[in-house]
Amino acid sequence: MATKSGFTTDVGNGGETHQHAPPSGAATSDGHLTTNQGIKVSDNQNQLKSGERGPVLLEDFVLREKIFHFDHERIPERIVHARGTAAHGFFELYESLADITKADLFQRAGERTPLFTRFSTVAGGAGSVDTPRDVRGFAVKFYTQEGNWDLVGNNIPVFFIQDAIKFPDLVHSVKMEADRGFPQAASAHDTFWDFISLMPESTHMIMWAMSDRTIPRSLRTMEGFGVHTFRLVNAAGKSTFVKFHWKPKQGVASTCWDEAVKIAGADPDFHRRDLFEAIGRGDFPEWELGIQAFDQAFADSMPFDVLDPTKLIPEEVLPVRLIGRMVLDRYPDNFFAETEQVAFCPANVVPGVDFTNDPLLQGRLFSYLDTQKSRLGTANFHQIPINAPKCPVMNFQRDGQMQMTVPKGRANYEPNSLSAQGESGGPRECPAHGFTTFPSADAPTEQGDKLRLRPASFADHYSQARMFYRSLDVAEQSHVAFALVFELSKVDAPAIRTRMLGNLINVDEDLAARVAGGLNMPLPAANAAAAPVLDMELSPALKLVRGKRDLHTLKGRAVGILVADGSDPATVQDLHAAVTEAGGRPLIVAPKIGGVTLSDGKMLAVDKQLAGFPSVMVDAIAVVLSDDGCASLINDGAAVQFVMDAFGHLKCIAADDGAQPLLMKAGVTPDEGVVAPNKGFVKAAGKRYWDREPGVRKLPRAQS
Ligand code: HDD
Repeated sequence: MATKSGFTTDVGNGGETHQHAPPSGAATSDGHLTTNQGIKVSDNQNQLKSGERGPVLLEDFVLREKIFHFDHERIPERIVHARGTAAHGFFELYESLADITKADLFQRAGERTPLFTRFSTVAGGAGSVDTPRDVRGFAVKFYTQEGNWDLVGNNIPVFFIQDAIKFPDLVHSVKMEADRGFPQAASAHDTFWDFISLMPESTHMIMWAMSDRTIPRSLRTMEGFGVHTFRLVNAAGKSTFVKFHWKPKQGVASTCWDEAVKIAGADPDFHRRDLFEAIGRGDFPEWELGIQAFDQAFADSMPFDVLDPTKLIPEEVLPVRLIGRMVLDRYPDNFFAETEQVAFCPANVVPGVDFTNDPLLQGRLFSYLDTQKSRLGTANFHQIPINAPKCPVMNFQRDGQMQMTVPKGRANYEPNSLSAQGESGGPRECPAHGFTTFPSADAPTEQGDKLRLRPASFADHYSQARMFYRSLDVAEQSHVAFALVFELSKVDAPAIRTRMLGNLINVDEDLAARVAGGLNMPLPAANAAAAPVLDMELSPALKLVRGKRDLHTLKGRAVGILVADGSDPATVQDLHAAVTEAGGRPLIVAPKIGGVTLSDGKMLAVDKQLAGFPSVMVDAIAVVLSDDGCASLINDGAAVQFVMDAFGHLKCIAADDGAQPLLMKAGVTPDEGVVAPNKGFVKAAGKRYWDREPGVRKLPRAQS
């Protein structure tokens, strides 16, 4: 017999997915499903039909409204930075910066400002993966008491181009090729390298992009940068140049390329899951906000132009002063409403923060507001809760699509004299505290005739690329060479590869030779450089590997403990406890999710099934097996790969006696990263074993 709902069991009615707050005094829906007009829905399973098996009726407004809304659920994805994840949190100031800025959030030590931070990849679409080789966006919206300030940066302190007019070309070149619609989320193709090889100003950024910075282990282990030189302005109107830095308290950590590729298959959502889970278990990620503050005299003393966004100021030349911390402590309630609809705009600054004439920044000031109108569809996107300031907004802007506020009274223009008639005249200008623009008259070359030109002070495209490359650890240098060989090997046109090699010679001849060797191509002559290439002081602060933020810690990191039936309970228990005590996350991995029976006959719960959880998902592994358990795993490809990859990705491996045959099969050779499963493992597990790399991977070699 047909039932009214079509279901014979109660499927629950508590799934309120969409609830507007009712006006006060109005009846609530008592947990009942309603239409968007507030009409209670009696049946959410069946369309309205004429007869049991008859045609569907057009008058079914419940159906039509539901499908209509569903049909329009998607909005245009971001042109760049489409794939991202975000979190709420706060900024806490360490000490007052009143001497250099009047920005309200920087006045009172200890004060917290709420914020929302979105991390993103750049090239891929919203449905791409989390771990391609790509720059990561690092955008922070501070909801200050004097309005919203958006610091829209990246995890790299420089950019590809010097002038915003080149941005559409850059993005077109890196995105899927126009005729074929691929590759997705990858720079390893002809059009990107064609553009790059013709744009020597991109060379410094390319060194960063080919380094381990663009394959981060976690969003929590990335640095962030404001990139441009900004200004801070104090109450007396004095301007100080500033570069912004975010330093992760978790330390910095990246993956190996092979690992990043495998993560993409094993868990396309690796980074967003990691952030979600860390916040969920109360392990709130933190970054310190740092500034490099300097004056015009310092700027003039630099061998490059501080308005050029392809340049950085080495920390050794101007130390980063840490001024506060950001804590991300709440994952959004709804991905679309918050993460997707958040609209960043570098033009959102507050009194006390100002722009410079960096020509890339200036172009961005237009682009973001414009793009939000196209993405969110209305000039009123600032009223969406995630974008709305948490301070009063009062002006005479009115109407427009999706107007959410209901202004009262007649005053929708200014000046007006309505208050003289006892009505509200509306808000007025605030000369004392309103935003005033810094006059920026301190450098004569910042004024003059209208011109389309690149200043001579922007002409040096190679010196900092050289400084960056030469400052890296030897392992990272090899990775840069490897990445260049990988990417250029995917370029079909030999002329593009040759032109790139000509650029690389200007960076470092040995690097160029390694890449040429890896491509098996002759080294061409160096491309002409527009300015002499300088040998700048090296900057060890730029290293990831063996650098000062390469923390050896298990805190916030994961350890996979591979077990099978018959594993020793005491060893498993001790490892579990030691990893937990060190702040790490032990995960029991076994062939079957339902559990394993340990040698004492007791059942052990399993966190992850081996075939679906390769070792790329963790930072170190332990293998605890009985002789029989090992014999059963030794012919399981997933088990062999689990160990082989951990070794190949330079991770620490703890293994008991029973596990040794599996290690042998996986090609593990003893080194200081292969240890016994005791307490010492916890110390050894917090780092990678870079010296192992030459034995496990063929990297383009340095010239001897
Ligand atoms: Fe951009 C998004 C960072 C140059 C135009 N950009 C976007 C996002 C980040 C950056 C982090 C994502 C924000 C979010 O999470 O929603 N962009 C940068 C940095 C740049 C930069 C650090 C150079 C220093 N961008 C840049 C230029 C232009 C744009 C030169 C255009 C002239 N960027 C955009 C955009 C996006 C954007 C098209 C896409 C979606 C959006 O703005 O909201 O307007």
